[in-house]
Amino acid sequence: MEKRIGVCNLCEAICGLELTIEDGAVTGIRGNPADPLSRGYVCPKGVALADVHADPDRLRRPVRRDGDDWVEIDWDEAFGLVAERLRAVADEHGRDAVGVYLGNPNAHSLGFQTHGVPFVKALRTHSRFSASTVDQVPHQFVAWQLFGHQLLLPVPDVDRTDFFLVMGANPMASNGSLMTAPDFPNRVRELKARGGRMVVLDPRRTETAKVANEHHFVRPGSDAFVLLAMLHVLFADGLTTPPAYVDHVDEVRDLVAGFTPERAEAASGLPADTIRALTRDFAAADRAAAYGRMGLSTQGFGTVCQWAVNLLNLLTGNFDREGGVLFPEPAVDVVGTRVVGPGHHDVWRSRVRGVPEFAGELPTATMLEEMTTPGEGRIRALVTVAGNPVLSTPNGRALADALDGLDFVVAVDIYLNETTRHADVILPPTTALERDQYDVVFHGFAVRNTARFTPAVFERPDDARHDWEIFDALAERLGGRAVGAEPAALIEMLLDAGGRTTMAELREHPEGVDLGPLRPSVPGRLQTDDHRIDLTPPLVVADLARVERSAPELADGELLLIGRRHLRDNNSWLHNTTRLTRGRARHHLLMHPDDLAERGLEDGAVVRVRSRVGQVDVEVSAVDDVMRGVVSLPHGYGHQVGGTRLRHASGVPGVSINDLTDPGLLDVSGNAALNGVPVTVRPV
Ligand SMILES: Nc1nc2c(c(=O)[nH]1)N[C@H]1C(S)=C(S)[C@@H](COP(=O)(O)OP(=O)(O)OC[C@H]3O[C@@H](n4cnc5c(=O)[nH]c(N)nc54)[C@H](O)[C@@H]3O)O[C@H]1N2
Ligand SMILES: Nc1nc2c(c(=O)[nH]1)N[C@H]1C(S)=C(S)[C@@H](COP(=O)(O)OP(=O)(O)OC[C@H]3O[C@@H](n4cnc5c(=O)[nH]c(N)nc54)[C@H](O)[C@@H]3O)O[C@H]1N2
Ligand code: SF4
Ligand SMILES: [Mo]
Repeated sequence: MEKRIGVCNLCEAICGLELTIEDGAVTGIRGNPADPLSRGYVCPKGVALADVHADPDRLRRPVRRDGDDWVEIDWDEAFGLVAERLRAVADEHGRDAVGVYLGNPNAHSLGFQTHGVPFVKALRTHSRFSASTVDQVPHQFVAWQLFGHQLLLPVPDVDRTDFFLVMGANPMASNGSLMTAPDFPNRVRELKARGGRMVVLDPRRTETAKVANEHHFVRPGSDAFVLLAMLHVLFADGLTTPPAYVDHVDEVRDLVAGFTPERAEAASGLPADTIRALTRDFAAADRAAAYGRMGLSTQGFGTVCQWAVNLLNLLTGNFDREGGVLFPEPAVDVVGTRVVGPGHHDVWRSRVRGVPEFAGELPTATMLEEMTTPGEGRIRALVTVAGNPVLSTPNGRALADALDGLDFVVAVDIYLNETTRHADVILPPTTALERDQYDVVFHGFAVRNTARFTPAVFERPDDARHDWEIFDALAERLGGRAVGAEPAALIEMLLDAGGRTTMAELREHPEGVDLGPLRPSVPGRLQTDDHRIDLTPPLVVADLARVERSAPELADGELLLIGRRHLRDNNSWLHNTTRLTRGRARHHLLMHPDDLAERGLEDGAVVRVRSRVGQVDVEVSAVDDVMRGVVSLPHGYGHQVGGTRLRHASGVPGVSINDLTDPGLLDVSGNAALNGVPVTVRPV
């Protein structure tokens, strides 16, 4: 029996692990109590890392489609085949005819951070898409405009705040997002124990709402009105205390003048008096932090919402203040070093809808039409890396069909999933336990400054390849340049450049090194030319007119569909482990009992949910935890089993919410509006 330190790469909490290994197999996983950030916390998914590693259904060698069957091929043959087919499409139809979709686990892989980006560059295509535009792009779009860099995101100082305002986030299930806060349950307990207050605004009384001091329902998609009204109250009551480095405070006052609490009440259902009281309490708190996540960014007004959240913090003096929101100071600083560019907008547009790129990517909600609309530049080949867009992006069902119409699809993925089953070749990299990890992304969003390098727990088998080896091999064969050096060597250089710790120190302390609590760093850290913040960026100001015009226009009997996450799910891809899938089913449509009764429906019945885009039949559960007029389905369900020799064996029932979500609904940042989709619910 041997003990090894590992790390969980499943979600943004990046928990440190302690693994027990017997005869080459993982027989136990627990949280590492010595980890300065995660402090011994682990959730049920972390324990399941062992299941993924041992899963007989996991792909270990490249496979090529042969009719309805899959044939294993060797790595060289696979690389050669992929490069030849991608090149053929690019030669005949132009570079943009090769599309690329990058999924969520790339953010959690060191090898992608160091080698994946150069690989994508080697494709030299404008047809770039990722999970970011069904997720957090509004945050980046706003950060680029306010702070001068897309990844310079203020993070709530949860460990020291007195007033934590949480909108459209469920960290009790997600463990935090753009807020790396492992052990969130204990951090909330501590917040309440020191007399602090957590207030949640959400159309569902979530797990987070239930541990909060207060929860209020807000109609999906209406938060912009609530936030603009909060800014309105700040000005009306003379509660603004902006820092010296911001410009155009008066213009903001004029912009929000018409957004009264009464108007917000009409749009959101949140009483005007509650909005006033919340705003006054927030402004009066010694240390307050406003935070809005998925429910605010994946809706029609994601950009306005994220802008307004930032302004709420800025105008009350809670920005760059202990106990408010602050910029983390990661040991590997991709912002200050410009390893990641600051962002750019509208340098090119999508072919069919003419939607602008942001930071080099087009909205994933346009990927389908780019594959199916005839004409020059149509996407004819697709590369997916660690993604499952058939389940995770709007109108996934149509996307699955569109994939079959392409000339060539290659997937870099460890599973045959609802997307990769449409591929011609699948290249499976090693798993988390077989590779070195340093969280280049998430230390930059963490509630405490720490650094940690985790060497691979298991050696890479001879016939396996790391993702970075796959990227290098393909980049080279496509005429690009291989990075060459291993990820660890590159991290060592970046650590040296940062000067806060060294690889030697991190190797000596695999549990992680504590670099202290968040601390003020502005205006020095601002990446704007003048080191000031313009509170009224034109792209946001222009979008206020769209908020102005938006009125709830639901047809008779229509409801608004929202998503949800469960602690024991991770997007679409952990349903192959029995550890996480046994127990009570959690795929049901949640609906308020009165809304059910009005339609003559009963708890447990199978109902038909229909949107502009599609329909699904699913069991309904009556719960008064959802607001009236709102229904909720989790995303990442709707698995398809069988049909091929290698299979994702998930027998989990459920339907895909993204067979209902609408690619036509976009925020100005290009993010898909996955929440607040009008649907009808009827008996089958
Ligand atoms: N309606 C609705 N849709 C949503 C959301 C929602 O809330 N509502 N959430 C959105 C969000 S926030 C996200 S991030 C997206 C996620 O969307 P995607 O990233 O498209 O989907 P995932 O389910 O994360 O799929 C990850 C894939 O990566 C593979 N994988 C796992 N580890 C590795 C690895 O180390 N290397 C490689 N190469 N592959 C690996 C898995 O097998 C899986 O197939 O979904 C979005 N879709
Ligand atoms: N267990 C688990 N953890 C995860 C993941 C997972 O799949 N499972 N995925 C990871 C990923 S990729 C991400 S991006 C994060 C996401 O992390 P979070 O954003 O914390 O997670 P969500 O559950 O998507 O929370 C969104 C909340 O917004 C609410 N909501 C929906 N529409 C609206 C609206 O219009 N207004 C308001 N105010 N609220 C609304 C929903 O009811 C929900 O409670 O979680 C990460 N962690
Ligand atoms: S909270 Fe996230 S990082 Fe921590 S063990 Fe669970 S899935 Fe892994
Ligand atoms: Mo995400």
